[in-house]
Amino acid sequence: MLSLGYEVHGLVRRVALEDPERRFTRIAHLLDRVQLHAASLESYPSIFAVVSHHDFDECYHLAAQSFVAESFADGFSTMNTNINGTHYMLAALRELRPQCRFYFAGSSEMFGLVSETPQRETTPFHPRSPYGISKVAGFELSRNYREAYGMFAANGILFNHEGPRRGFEFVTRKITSTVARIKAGQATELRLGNLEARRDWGHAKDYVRAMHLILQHDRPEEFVVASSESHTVREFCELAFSEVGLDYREYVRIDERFYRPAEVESLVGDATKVRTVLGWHPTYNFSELVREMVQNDLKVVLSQTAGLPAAIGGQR
Ligand code: GDR
Repeated sequence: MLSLGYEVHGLVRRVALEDPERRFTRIAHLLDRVQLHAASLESYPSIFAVVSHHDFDECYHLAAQSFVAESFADGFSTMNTNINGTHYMLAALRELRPQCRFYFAGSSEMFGLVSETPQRETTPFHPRSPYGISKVAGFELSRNYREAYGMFAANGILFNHEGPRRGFEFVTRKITSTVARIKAGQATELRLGNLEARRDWGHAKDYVRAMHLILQHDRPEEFVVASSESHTVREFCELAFSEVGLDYREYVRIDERFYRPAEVESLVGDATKVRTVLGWHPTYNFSELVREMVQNDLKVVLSQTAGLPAAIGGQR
């Protein structure tokens, strides 16, 4: 957004222990170029206050409790944050900035137990987790504000998007960070759940371009964003370990704790609409994504060992 000349504002929660160095690692290099406001998705007044002070043109609503496994552990707070948070954002915009274009971060998890393959904009939803259910609700809220109040509320349906900034609890980063630690002699094994789960993994850099394009379209609509290739967790492991010359079979252990009560076994998206209508196309393929993530984590481990400032995502 900054490279396109936008003035960028963001919302951050106040926490008891403010440690900007750790909290803002991912945007440390941008901190002097963005305006951050204290607000919480759980507080309508806090969102209302920020929206009332600035005449926003576009709103990218990406904030959520986004870890599917955690949504099984605490479904109530996931629902509360993700559904009410989306509703608060929409309600504040409707009240104060009805011309502001709104992007809702829908998810391939909404398809869940899929009824057709590949999944496209018209595929019925069958979410399999509190997270997936909360995203379906957010998606419908966004569509309803469009239909009821004429707002430009668009929905992306993004399949998994990854990269060096990914959190360590998600399977891709868990794998690449542990591969780097094993290579450096700091870990001896990688404990995972379902290795046969299939996902359509793309690079976050490509997917944020799609979000922007979705808001530049002449109408608010739904768009699936996907690489249209699917791979198993096992294949991800195989490639990530081979990147450092190791055989994943010697290090990966199955751990029941990482299985989900209801799993989404296989997802793959049909990105025809976003490609043809918006001219979007990804610039990374699967192996380039895995390589970049492993190489970044090798740098993180090296910089930590040498006591240097950490590369991207250097916190655990
Ligand atoms: P996902 O991402 O649930 O697809 O949602 P995640 O990386 O957590 O899981 C992907 C698949 O890997 C299997 N798996 C494991 N997952 C984790 N996290 N840890 C493990 O040890 C492990 N072992 C196997 C999972 O069972 C699953 O099948 C992501 C999030 O970013 C969502 O917010 C987003 O909406 C969707 O992608 C699109």
